[in-house]
Amino acid sequence: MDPSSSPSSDNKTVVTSSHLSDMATAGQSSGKYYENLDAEVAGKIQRKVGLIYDETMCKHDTPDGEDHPECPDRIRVIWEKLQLAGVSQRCVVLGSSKAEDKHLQLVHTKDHVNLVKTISTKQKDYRRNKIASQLNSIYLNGGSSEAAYLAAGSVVKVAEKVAEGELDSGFAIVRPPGHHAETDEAMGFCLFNNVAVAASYLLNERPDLGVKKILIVDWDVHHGNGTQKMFWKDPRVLFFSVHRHEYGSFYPSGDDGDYNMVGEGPGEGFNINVPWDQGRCGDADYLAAWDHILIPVAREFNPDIILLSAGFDAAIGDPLGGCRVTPYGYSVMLKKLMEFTHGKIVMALEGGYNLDSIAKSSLACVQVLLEDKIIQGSSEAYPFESTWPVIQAVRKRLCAYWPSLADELSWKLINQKIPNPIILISSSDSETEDDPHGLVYQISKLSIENHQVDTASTSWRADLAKVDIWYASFGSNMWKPRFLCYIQGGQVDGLKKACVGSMDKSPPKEIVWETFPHRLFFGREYTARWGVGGVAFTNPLANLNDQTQMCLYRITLEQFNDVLCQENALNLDSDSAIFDLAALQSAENQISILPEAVSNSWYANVVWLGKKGDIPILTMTCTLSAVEKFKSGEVPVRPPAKAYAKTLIRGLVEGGRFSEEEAEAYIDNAASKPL
Ligand code: X5A
Ligand code: ZN
Repeated sequence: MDPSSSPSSDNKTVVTSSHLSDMATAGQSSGKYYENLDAEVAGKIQRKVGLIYDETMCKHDTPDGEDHPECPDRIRVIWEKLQLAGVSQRCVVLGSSKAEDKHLQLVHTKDHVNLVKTISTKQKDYRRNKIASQLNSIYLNGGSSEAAYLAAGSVVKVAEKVAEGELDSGFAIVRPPGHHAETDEAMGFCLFNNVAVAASYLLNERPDLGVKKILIVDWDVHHGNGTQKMFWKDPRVLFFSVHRHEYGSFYPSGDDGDYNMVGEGPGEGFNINVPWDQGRCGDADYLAAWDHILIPVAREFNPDIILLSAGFDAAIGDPLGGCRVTPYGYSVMLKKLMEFTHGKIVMALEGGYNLDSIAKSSLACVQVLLEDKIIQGSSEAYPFESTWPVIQAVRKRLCAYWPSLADELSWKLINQKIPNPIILISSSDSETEDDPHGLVYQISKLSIENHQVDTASTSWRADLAKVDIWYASFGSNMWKPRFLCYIQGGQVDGLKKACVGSMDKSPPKEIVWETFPHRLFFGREYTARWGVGGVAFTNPLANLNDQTQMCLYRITLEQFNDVLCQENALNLDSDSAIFDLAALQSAENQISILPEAVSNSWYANVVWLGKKGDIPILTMTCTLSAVEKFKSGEVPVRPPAKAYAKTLIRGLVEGGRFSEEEAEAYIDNAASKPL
C-alpha cells in the first residue's frame, strides 16, 4: 500500500478549493489531459463525477490492532483501484470536510454527537474500550472521532455539490459507515449516520438548493435501521432498503427490516424494506427487486436527488454477507437509477468486507457514473424461488401508496426461478475483465429491462409496442429504403415482390451501425424476393475471428414481430405475438428461439446480440442446424443474387460504412470464404 497515493498526502492531486466552479478535473490539474473515450465516441459531454477519499479516515481502527472486517484497507483498496484504472483521474477529486455539529444534530442527539466528538481524546482513553463494549458491534480508538466527522462531512459535501449542480454525481469513499447509527446510538460499525445527515442537511439547511424529495437507496446487505428511523415519519425521504432478514435473525436482528415497516403518519408508505429470506441472493434477485419494486416506485416518487447507501457486502465473496452480487450486477442496479434525477446520485460507502470485491464493485459503479460503456458480465438467469414471494408481499403491502405496484406479477414471470437449495457459481472474475477485442459479444443472461408481462395477452400489440429493441440487419435491410418496406409497405428497386409493411408504420427511432463477431455468409439457390442466388445469413454463434457489419434500427418489439413475419412469409394478423416478452427473455438466456409458426422458415431464429443503451439487440437468421446443412453441402452456399448484392452494397455505402469498392470487397469476401 502506497500512502502517497492518498490525495491528502499528495498535493498534486489534492483539490481543496471548496469552489468547484474554478476547479479543473483532477486529470487536468495534474497536467495531464484525460479523455473519456466512451463519452467522446458518443459525442457526449463528460459527466462531472466527484470523489472524496482521505487517508485520515483510516486512523479509525481497532484499539489494539486486532483484526476486524471493518478495516482501514477497505477504503484504501477502493481508492487504489480507481487510480489504477485511470478512473479517479477523470473525476473531480475533492478534499474531505468535517461535519458541523449542528448538521449532525439534525439527526442525532446532542449527547450522541458529544460522545463521538470526545471519544478519541486522551481524557477518554481509559473509558473508550468500556464504552465500545457496551455498544453493539462497535470498536473505538484515538482516530475514531476524526474519522467519523470526516465521513459524515464528506458525504454532506458531495451531496451539496451534486445538489448545487456543480457535480453531476459523486462517491464519498468513507469509513466508518453510517446506516446502522441511530439518533442516540452507535452500532454495527457505524458512529454517525453519514447518509442521513446529508439528506437532512439538504432538506432542512439548504432550501435554496430546491431539494424537496430524496430517495435513499440502501443496498448494503444489512438493513439500514438507523436511516429508517430517522425518516420514519418524513414523506420527503423515501427510504428503500434491500437486505438479508431471515425472519429477523440476521443483523441487526428484529422486526425493523420487515416489509410491514412502511413508515408512519405523513411518512406512511415512504419506507420500503425488501427482506430476503435466505442468504444467497445474487444479481437476479436484486434486479428483480429493482424492476418490480424500486424502479416503478421511484418513477412515481420522482425524487430530486438520490443518495445511495452503497455497502458492498452483498457482493460475491463477502465474508459477512454471503450473497453473490457481481460488479456487473451493481453496475446494472446503478445504471437503472441513472434514469432519475438527471443522474444526480450521491454514493456513500457503507459496509463491504471483501477487499477485492468492494474495489471491483466500486470501480464498476464509478464507471456507470461516468457513463462509460457498461462492463460485460453475466449472472444467474433467474431469482431464487423464495424471491418472488418476497417481492409480491412487498408489492402488496405498499400498493396502496404506490399504484404501480398494484398489478399481480404474471405467472410467466414468477415461474422463472431457481429452486432454493441449489447453490450456483456466479460469474467468474474474467467475465468482468475488458474484452481485448473491443467487441461486445458476450451474451448477458440477465434481464435488465423492466418488462411488465401481462397475464392476459388480449392485446399483445399494445404491450409489445411499449418495448424498444434494436433490430440488427446484415442483409438487404441494411439499405434503409428496403428496410422501410417492412415498416411502411411497398417495393423498392430490386425487390420482386411488394411488402405489406407493419401495422405500426412509424419509422425507426434511431439508426446506428455496429460490428458483431458473427460470420456473414450467403446461401440457398433462389428466393421469391430476389430471384436466383444466395441470400445473407449470419452464424448464430459468435466467433471472435469474424466481423459482420450490421445496421441497427431502433423499433418496437411489435414492429419487430411484423418484420419477422414478413421475413418468414407469414400473415400479420395472428392473435398472439410470435416473438413475445417471454421469448425475449429466453433469447437473452441463450435458449434457441424457434417460434412454432416459423420453425420451418429461413429466418426463424431470433438471436440476442447484447444490449445497447439498455435496449436488447436482436437479429434474425437461420438455425444452427441449418448452418450445419450449409456446411455439409446439404443446402448450397451461393454467392448473393445480383440485385440482392447491389442492395447490400447500397446499404453499406449509404450508411457511411464503406466506399463502393470496400463494400464490394466485403461482400465478395463473405461470399467466397469457406464456411
Ligand atoms: C455497515 C455494516 C455490519 C455490522 C455487522 C455486525 N455493518 N455483526 O455492514
Ligand atoms: Zn452491511
